[in-house]
Formats: sequence, C-alpha cells, structure tokens
Amino acid sequence: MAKKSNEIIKAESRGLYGTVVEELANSERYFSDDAEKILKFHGMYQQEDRDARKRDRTADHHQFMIRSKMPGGQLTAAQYLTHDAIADEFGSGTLRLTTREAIQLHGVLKDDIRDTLRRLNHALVTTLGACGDIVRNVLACPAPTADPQRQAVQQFAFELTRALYPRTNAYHQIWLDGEELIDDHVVDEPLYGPTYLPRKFKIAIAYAGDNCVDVYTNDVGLVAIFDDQQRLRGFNLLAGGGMGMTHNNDATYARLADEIGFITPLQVVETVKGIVTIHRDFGDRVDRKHARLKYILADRGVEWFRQELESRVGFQFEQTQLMPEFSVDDHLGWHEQGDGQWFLGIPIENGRIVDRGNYRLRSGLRAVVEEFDLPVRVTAQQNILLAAVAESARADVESLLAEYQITQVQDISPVRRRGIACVALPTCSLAITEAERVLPGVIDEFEDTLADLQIADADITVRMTGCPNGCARPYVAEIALVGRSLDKYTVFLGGSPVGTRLAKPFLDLVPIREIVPTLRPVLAFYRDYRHQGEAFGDFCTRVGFDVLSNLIAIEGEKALGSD
Ligand code: SRM
Ligand code: SF4
Repeated sequence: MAKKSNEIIKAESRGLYGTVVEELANSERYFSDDAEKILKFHGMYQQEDRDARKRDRTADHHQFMIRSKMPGGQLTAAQYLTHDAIADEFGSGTLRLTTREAIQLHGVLKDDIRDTLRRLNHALVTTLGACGDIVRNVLACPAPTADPQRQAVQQFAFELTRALYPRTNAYHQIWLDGEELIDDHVVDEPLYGPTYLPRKFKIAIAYAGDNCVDVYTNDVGLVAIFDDQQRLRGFNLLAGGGMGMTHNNDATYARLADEIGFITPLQVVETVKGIVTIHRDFGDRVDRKHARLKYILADRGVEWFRQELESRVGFQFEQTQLMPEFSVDDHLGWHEQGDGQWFLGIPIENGRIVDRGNYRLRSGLRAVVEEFDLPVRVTAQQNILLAAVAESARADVESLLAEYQITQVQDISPVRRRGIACVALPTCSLAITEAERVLPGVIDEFEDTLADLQIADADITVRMTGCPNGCARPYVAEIALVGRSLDKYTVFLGGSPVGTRLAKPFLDLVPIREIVPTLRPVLAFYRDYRHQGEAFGDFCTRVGFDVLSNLIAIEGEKALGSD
C-alpha cells in the first residue's frame, strides 16, 4: 500500500486522534507509521535503541522519547523532581536537557506512555505540541531575574504558548481522561486548521545585547528593547530563521532570520499569530524539505512578507530599532537575581543528566533541588540554572554539589563550556553518526591542542551534530562538525561567536580522529595573527578559506615529506 503523505494523515486524524487509541490497545510494542506521525504532536517520538538493535536484530527494540514543553525553560522544583523520578520508573535513567530549553525522557515503553504523561500532567507539565507541525516550545532568555520589566519579557513565552496552543482535546482524552471516545467529535482549530502547519514552527525571545537563545535561527525571533529608564519599549521582530539542511541538496539550507520591523508589547501576540497563519497558508505542503517558514521568506522576499503580515494584523510596523551588539551570556556560575537571592548556572555536558561513577550529577541535582526547593531553568545551551537560592544557603548548596562531585563552570575550559552536541546515536533515527557520545573526546583533543599552542583560554564555540538537520544549531558555531557518514564529518568554520553569521563548509568527510590535528595549523595561525580580542570565527572569516586551506595543505605536504 502506498504511504500516505503527512498532510493526508493530519487531515484524516480528526484533530490529532488518528488511530492512536486503537493502536494503544493492541499487543504490539510499537505504533504504525501513520499513528507515529500523530504521536509527534502529542510530544513523543517512536524510536529504537540502535545499539541494542545492532547487537540483536531479532528482538523488538521499540521505545519512545517523550519531550516536555516548558516555555522559557522554566520548571518548579516539584516539576523537575517529577521528571527525575519518571526517568527511573519509566525511562532510561537519564534526563536530557535540550537545545530548546526542554527536557526529554528516553527509553519509555509503549505500555508506560500513559502513566508517564499522567505523571507529567499531574505536575502541570504538558508534552502537547513539543513535537509535530505546530508551534514548539517557546524559548526565552532563561536567566531568573527579579526585575519586573525583564520578567514581563519572559512572560511572553507563556503568553505566546497559550495563544498558539492547539484546541484539540485528543491529548487529554487519550492520555489523561481515559473517557469513552466519541467517534464523530468535531475539532475546531481556528488558528491551525485541520492540517495544522506544513512543518514545525519555532519562536525565541531574547534581550537586546544577549543572544543566549540564538534568536536568528528561529522561525520567529523577538528581541526586547528597553528605553533609558529600563522600561520595555517593545521588540524587534525577526522572521525566517532555520538550521535544517540535507547533504547534497542545494535547495535546502540554513538561514538566519530577517529583520521585519519593531512592534510594541501589545502587538506581539497578534503579530506572531499572523506569521503562523502565513506559514499555514503559504508553506509548502508537498515537499517537507521546503516547508519551513524560511523558504517563504527566501522565495517571496522580505518586502512581500512584511506587507502580507501587515495586511493580516491590520497595522504597520515601525522601523527595526537600533540594538546594541550581541554577546552570549550562558548564565553559568553564581549571579544575583536582584531580589537578594541568587541563581547558580551549572554546566551539563551536552545536556545529559546522568550519574557516572563518582560524578553523580543526577543524584546531586535531585538532592539540591529537593533540599532547597529550588526552581529550575533549562538553557538553550543545554545547561541548568538553579534559581532562588537564599544568600544564606549558597555555601550549603556548594558543599552539597561538591559531595556529589558535580563539576562547576570554573572547573571546565572555555571550549568545553561553549560546546553543544545533539543527541544522535543511539536513539535518534536520523543520526548518520555519533555526536553527544563523542564530542567530549573531541573537546579533550581541542583542549590538549589549544594548551599545546598556549591558547588554552581561547573561547571557541564547537558544535556537533550526527546529521545535517542542525539540532545543536551548528551552522552558527565558530567550528561546526556535522555528521556526513560513519565517523566522518563536514567541518564548517566562521560562524560568529554571537550567532549572527552563518558558518561555511570548509572540509568534507573528515574522519573524527583527524578533525583536531587537521585544524591545528588553523588554530596556530589564529594564535599568531588574530587581532586583539578577535574571535576565532571572525578571524576565519576575515582571513578567508583560501588562506586557511593553504595552511592545511602545507602541513599535509610537510607530513608527507617527513615520512
Ligand atoms: Fe531536532 C529532528 C533532537 C533541536 C532541527 N531532532 C529531531 C529528532 C526528533 C529526530 C527525528 O525526527 O526522528 C531528534 C530526536 C533525537 C533524540 O533521540 O532525542 C531531534 N532537536 C533534537 C534535540 C533534542 C537536540 C538536542 O540535543 O538538544 C533538540 C530538541 C529541542 C526541543 O526541546 O524542542 C532539537 N532540532 C533542534 C534545533 C535547534 C533549535 O530548534 O533551536 C533544530 C534546528 C533549528 C531548526 O529547526 O531549523 C532542529 N530536528 C531538526 C530537524 C531539521 C528541521 C528542518 O527544518 O529541516 C529535524 C528533522 C526533521 O524535522 O525532519 C529534527
Ligand atoms: Fe538526530 Fe540529526 Fe538532530 Fe542530531 S542533528 S538529533 S542526529 S536529527
């Protein structure tokens, strides 16, 4: 039987019911391809443990990844502890912080999905819309702040989430209520319509000057602008960013968002809704590789987009406001919140919260969150912020973390601090090769080489993905390692350290063991010829790839000569 297209599956799903209920009741450990597509909207992916499958091809290795939707990365202590408890009870015993400030549980079996979702929802965490062709988790700068103006900015993550939430009751009926299902239910989705969006849709909110959410890589970006008295004036509106591309397909590409104009706080919800409807109405519903909002901007132009949006919202946008230069604050270490309390940003390598030997990260975080009842925030760099620490509790928090041997920001190098890897193997079905499991070793090599070159303090952003989909936002990194084939990567260079310029492909099919040795002459050249304070990505862009390629060729010839 011919495979149904996503559009037909969505249309026939009657508001995201599909065949989930029937298939949930059968004795299989997995869902059909069609149901799997609907399940994404409910916040889960059907996966296999690819390591286990390799070891034993006869057994069934189906399992589910469940992703929570946490606007602005915010959780209460109780909500964090619920995720932690579920990880043991139904998951793989780890928590995975994501690049979109969310938490993923891996390894949940079909029979445990309902209990997992009930537990999460009981703690007031939803997974509806965490995946699927719909508005995903809304990012906002996660730094806990007591300043009401800044809190107001973060509140937009919740306001937009509420305004763009799907209306279907399929999620609640199937997973939570357990009521008898009515066959002819009518689902009205005034915003999305019966086929939802052509593709996923991502929103991020940043403060002018701090691009910790990689605002230009989102379908919609909002950059908060304050006046001289630190009152919120409004937002610069960006649209059409996205990272995903496919190797050897030039029609797909990473793209930074365009500046559309300036909007007031009262115009935010209507404007973003308007953009969602443009995506709904003009997005490509035939070719999913060409279906993101960015291709509408690229194909029809910014001017067309602005006019279409203005006609939908009924007002004209002001000119984009001048913004200070961006930097990126990862919010790690201790910071005052502004209300006498403190927050502590703890680095989590590639977002994986797990106990490994003496490094008992998961147990230690559980202990400290529980004992001090600390709200949690997840950052877009896959790290965690522990909020609302009383001045008097700081030393106790420190010593508890030390008891579990939890690494703090002062214990790691700048290159490790900046590194991000996507999940990739063993759970991601799209992974061509490794990322999360190998980046720590690659960073070890970078650390050794940088130390050897006497630039151990070089603050270089390295991001790695197991395929070109771009889940670690590699194409805005200074060095991007993008999975190309087994253990081989395309090396991109030249992204700006603050996420405002794309990196370009520099070397292809580099075996993992050769990445750092190959880049060594480029790093040495950077040490010798950089301008005062010049970032590595800026340096690579200034000197150009011809010069950098020559350096590598010369080193290669020298190595041959010495044989
Ligand atoms: Fe992603 C698909 C993991 C952020 C672009 N992403 C996937 C899937 C679900 C694989 C699949 O479709 O079967 C991965 C699940 C792996 C696993 O086992 O957990 C996956 N993406 C992730 C996470 C967990 C990476 C991480 O290590 O943190 C991030 C979850 C974010 C969240 O909480 O919602 C994640 N993905 C991103 C980002 C970064 C961002 O949004 O800021 C991007 C690039 C930005 C963008 O969307 O353009 C991204 N993921 C993709 C794409 C390519 C989309 C495209 O336009 O081409 C896919 C594949 C697809 O959609 O077909 C994908
Ligand atoms: Fe999987 Fe590719 Fe995303 Fe990595 S970048 S998580 S390999 S889809």
